[in-house]
Amino acid sequence: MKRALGMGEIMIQMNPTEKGALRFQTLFERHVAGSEANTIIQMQRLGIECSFLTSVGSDEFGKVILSTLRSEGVNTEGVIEDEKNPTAVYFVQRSYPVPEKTMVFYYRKGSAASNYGPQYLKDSYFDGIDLFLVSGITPALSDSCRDAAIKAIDMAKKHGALVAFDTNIRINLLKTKENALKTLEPFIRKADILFTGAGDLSMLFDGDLEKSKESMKKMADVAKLIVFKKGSGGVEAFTGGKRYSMPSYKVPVIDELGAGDACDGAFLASYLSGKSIEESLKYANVAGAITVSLKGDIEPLPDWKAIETFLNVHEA
Ligand code: CKP
Ligand code: MG
Repeated sequence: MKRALGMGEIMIQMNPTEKGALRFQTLFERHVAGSEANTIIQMQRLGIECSFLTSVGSDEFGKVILSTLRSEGVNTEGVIEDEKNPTAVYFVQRSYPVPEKTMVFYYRKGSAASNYGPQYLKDSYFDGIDLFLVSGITPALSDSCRDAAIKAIDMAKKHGALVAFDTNIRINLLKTKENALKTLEPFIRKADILFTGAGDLSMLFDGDLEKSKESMKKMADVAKLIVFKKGSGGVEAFTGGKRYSMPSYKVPVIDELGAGDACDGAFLASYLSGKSIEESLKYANVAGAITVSLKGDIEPLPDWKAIETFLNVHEA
């Protein structure tokens, strides 16, 4: 069985029962979510043995996060329970002001996870892993998180594992385009598998498509494989001088949050299991489609049976 290790902040997601401006919402559902954890749980559901590195508060929400990871079968040996700092919370606003678009409002400054650091990394966490995953959110949280992510990548490489990195630019954390590029460039350079999208690339390369293409080519020299996510436009992969393209499935959009992570997870689980690039892109699209059609980032993530059922209907 293939093994993967992820790192990143996991938060409590408060998702209103209704669409619309948050100021009018009175009823919320409590979910658990966080980009890298979403991806890792997707991989675990598709048969990869996963573990996770982060800190959670030693509080009620931290307990919910731990039990969510454990109930999915993810190894939590590397999860620190922080006595001093709280688990972060964020609120989701759906379909307002842009229909079908989701906005997020974080309460994460000074959280337990943002106080995670390289001192918590143990060599044993990396024994036997095939892949290490982190995204651009983690280095944007704090200097100690950035240092932990870089150190973990170097440790993973020493253990012979592949490194997967999703640019996942959160401008509310990174503040400026200049800072985004400065913060994320070392990660882009170290990645074997790079996930990104048009929004992130235009942020990194100032909206100049030609410059982005050039830079993508340069990145391709570094990353063995680039997965380019285009939302409803499907997914593409660039590897070995070839370009692979897969259109998305048309589904109703309820909450697009977490779809990118589902896509990463299904792609990585398929790829690690020896499936072709085309098949891996197809399953990535299915996972993304199922995730946008339901609320919550983790709950919709499909297992192989769900993927098969979806495909039986959509490819009939
Ligand atoms: O890129 P995605 O929409 O797949 O990521 C969504 C997640 O971790 C969401 O769950 C939120 O918690 C976050 O990204 C974040 O920190 O923005
Ligand atoms: Mg994303």
